[in-house]
Amino acid sequence: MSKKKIAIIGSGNIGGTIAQLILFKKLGNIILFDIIQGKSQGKALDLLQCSPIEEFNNTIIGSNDYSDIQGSDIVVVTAGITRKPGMNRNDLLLYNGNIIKNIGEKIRKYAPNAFVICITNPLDTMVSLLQHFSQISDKKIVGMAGILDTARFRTFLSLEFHISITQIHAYVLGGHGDTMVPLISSTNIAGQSLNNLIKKGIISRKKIDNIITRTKKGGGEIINFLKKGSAFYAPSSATVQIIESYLEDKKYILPCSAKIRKGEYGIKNKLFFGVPICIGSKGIEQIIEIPLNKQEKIDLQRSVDIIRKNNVESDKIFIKSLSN
Ligand code: TXD
Repeated sequence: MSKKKIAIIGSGNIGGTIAQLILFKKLGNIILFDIIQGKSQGKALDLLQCSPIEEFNNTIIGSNDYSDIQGSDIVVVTAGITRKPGMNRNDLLLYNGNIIKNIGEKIRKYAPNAFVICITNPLDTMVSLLQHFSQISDKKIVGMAGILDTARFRTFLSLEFHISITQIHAYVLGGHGDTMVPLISSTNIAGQSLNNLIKKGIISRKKIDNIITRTKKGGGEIINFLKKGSAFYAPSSATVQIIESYLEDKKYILPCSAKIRKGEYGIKNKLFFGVPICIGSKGIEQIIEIPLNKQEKIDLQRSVDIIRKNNVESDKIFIKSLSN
């Protein structure tokens, strides 16, 4: 079987770490692209020299030429600037929007049949813009964020309960921002619903509220430590989980930003939004609708409203201006 070709646009912290994970897991051959001359070539060479040690036979090539992504099976877009302490994700819209527009056009030209994963912030708006300019079909483009937000929520719950992370099941849905919605009603700790544990007094509602706040501010907490740059190990692991599910038809159910088209979760607008999706060899094979309580429905709609507002702003800058 021929090896899959995976293009990674942006060879910074996330791009480089995704490349390393893909090689170590032997998922495919890589084109590592960056706008900065030498950056992707240097990282690619360094990673290739892991091959005798890690025993992989896959190739990785660093590039500054978009034609190298020709015919890629997967394109991962990580290019852009990151937040600095005190910034929110939407502050990146203008700068990253221009980058995404350009990359979208290149995907359309060189890799129109690829499965595309967008990482760049502000995530839900960037994936929407990327689809507009790449013309990738609804089932073959996702934004990675919910897996990361959910991983943060599960990690904090695991630390609180002192039990294995593998026995904590939860979802964080909605937009990748302060309005994300950790679903308490469906969180399950080793077979018991979280709501039940709260009712029984095993954990207080206040502690859970603190965990929710920490989850929502999870990215900012890391930025404040790092001062320069943002989280990249967990975002990279999350992205590679999507890649494995697609390439190996694993049909994992993963919370990702996907195009809402048929009123799922009562959302009337057609927009990219964080919901659980089944990812297999056909791309997005299903959107899974998890029952929500009244408050969760309200919170999710609030998140939709914020994304809509950002999308309107982004459309005004990057799309409507084209027809003027
Ligand atoms: O959950 C999520 N989706 C996220 C998203 C979690 C964490 C970080 N998230 C966002 O990912 C973050 O806010 C940024 O928008 C992206 C990339 O984060 P990363 O940490 O990898 O940033 P780096 O290390 O600064 O790398 C960005 C690279 C860098 O090498 C630039 O030279 C390159 O992008 N870059 C470009 N490459 C190609 N083409 C263009 N135009 C370009 N501009 C910059």
